[in-house]
Amino acid sequence: MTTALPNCIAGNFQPARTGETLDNVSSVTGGVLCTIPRSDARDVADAAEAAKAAREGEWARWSVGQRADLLDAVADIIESRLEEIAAIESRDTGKPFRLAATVDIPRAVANFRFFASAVRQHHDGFHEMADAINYTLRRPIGTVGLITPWNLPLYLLSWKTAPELAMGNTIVAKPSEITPMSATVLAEILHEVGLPPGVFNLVHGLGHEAGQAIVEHPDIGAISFTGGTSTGAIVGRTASERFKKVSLELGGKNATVVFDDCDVEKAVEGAVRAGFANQGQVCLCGSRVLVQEGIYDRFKAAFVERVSNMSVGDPADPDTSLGALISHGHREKVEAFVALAKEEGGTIETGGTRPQLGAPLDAGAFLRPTVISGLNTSSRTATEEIFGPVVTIHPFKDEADAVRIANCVEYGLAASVWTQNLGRAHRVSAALDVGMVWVNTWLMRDLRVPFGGVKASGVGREGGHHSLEFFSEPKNVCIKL
Ligand code: TXE
Repeated sequence: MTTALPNCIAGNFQPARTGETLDNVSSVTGGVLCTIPRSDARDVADAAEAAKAAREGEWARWSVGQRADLLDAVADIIESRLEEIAAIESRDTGKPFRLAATVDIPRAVANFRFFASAVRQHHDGFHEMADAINYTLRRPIGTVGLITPWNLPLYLLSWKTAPELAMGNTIVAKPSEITPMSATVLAEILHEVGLPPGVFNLVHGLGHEAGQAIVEHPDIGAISFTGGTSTGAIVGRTASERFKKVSLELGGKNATVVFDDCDVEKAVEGAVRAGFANQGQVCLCGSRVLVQEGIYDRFKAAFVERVSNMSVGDPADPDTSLGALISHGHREKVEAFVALAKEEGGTIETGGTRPQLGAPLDAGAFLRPTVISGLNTSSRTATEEIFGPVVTIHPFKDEADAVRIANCVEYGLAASVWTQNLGRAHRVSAALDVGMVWVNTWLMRDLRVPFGGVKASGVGREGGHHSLEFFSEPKNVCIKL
């Protein structure tokens, strides 16, 4: 029998008011993994009401220390169930189990531990005047809506939930309808560690139904959204019209910029990881590799060889580098970009086709990792977000040319720069229109640093004190002496 995942509202695990469900289909086998409630505005209203009641109950009296201890307890449980939760995440997303077990779930543990510690240390402003003092109180916003995507389900939900609880808010969360499973596990764990009912409410369902209702609900005071840029525009518009605080983490078309003075072996390895981690379905993925012309041929040959040797297949196999894409529909979108690349004059250096994996994996949404050369840097393939295992590679002349190409897209999330010239590393990092630059590495994360992008990649920053500040409201008190 197919498992029916419930919503969690006011501490009750229950179906949607409609009684309707949606199938959650495996992108690995094509089978139905579970069903989720097809929630609508009524379920969201119930969740918002529960969140409001919880904010006026015992939760309001919890000290910072108690909240931090609860986050640590959540981290301990996730860690103790790491392999089991990684297996759930891998089944739900199609990503390799090894990736979920070494990145996604450890990162969820780290998010809870980090924000437990961060909130214990957090302090606010005090400003003295000749005849007055000012001090700044920091208060919860109230109820916050968390809307998360399918590529890093628990990783991103925990990234928002931990600081949100740390600051004493209540939550209405909606995970992606195509990766709902680990969010339900988190709701169960929060229940188990004794979070008061109604503080964390989980509402499953479709974006334009349950998601939209969260953004519109008058009692939900802030929205933290991670997802696609076009959805982000709708969320941003709806939230701003209602004067809600909003944080948008959106798409990217990030450049991996390789200068001829780099350590080529390390740059190839870094560009492969940046291009194809999680089947290229990370907003930070380096989907445009820009290589200085003197080493272009050598770099391209080594890069293509490494990519063509990556193993695609069963996510449960520890030797698998790439699992399935998130859905069959998404694979079609990615394949349409490969077809477009050919029309635009690109050469498929490797990949671009479906692997032959045998039953039952032949029913899955697998695609070989793909490298495309010969495209104009302003072509659609080289400038639009594909969000799959497809990387374009382009030569450039000098620093100015590299920066011009890197900046010629509508996105501005991240970049990696590969050079051994310190001055160049600083100059190019400063000139790139992005929120985050890595030099001689990729996706090295310190949870204290600002995370987020510019241009169509989003609005606002999360991470460290940025998250604690986003999920709270400062209030200044000025006392005349
Ligand atoms: O994401 P959506 P989709 C990019 C990637 C991908 C594209 C579309 O390019 O191909 O976005 O993916 C909820 N009001 N990224 O369509 O729709 C939805 O239910 C409120 C980049 O799957 O943005 C889900 O929970 N919520 C990204 C969440 O928004 C709405 C990661 C994200 O889904 C809504 C994923 C609405 N009107 C995709 N409509 C990243 N930044 O990492 C949908 N949702």
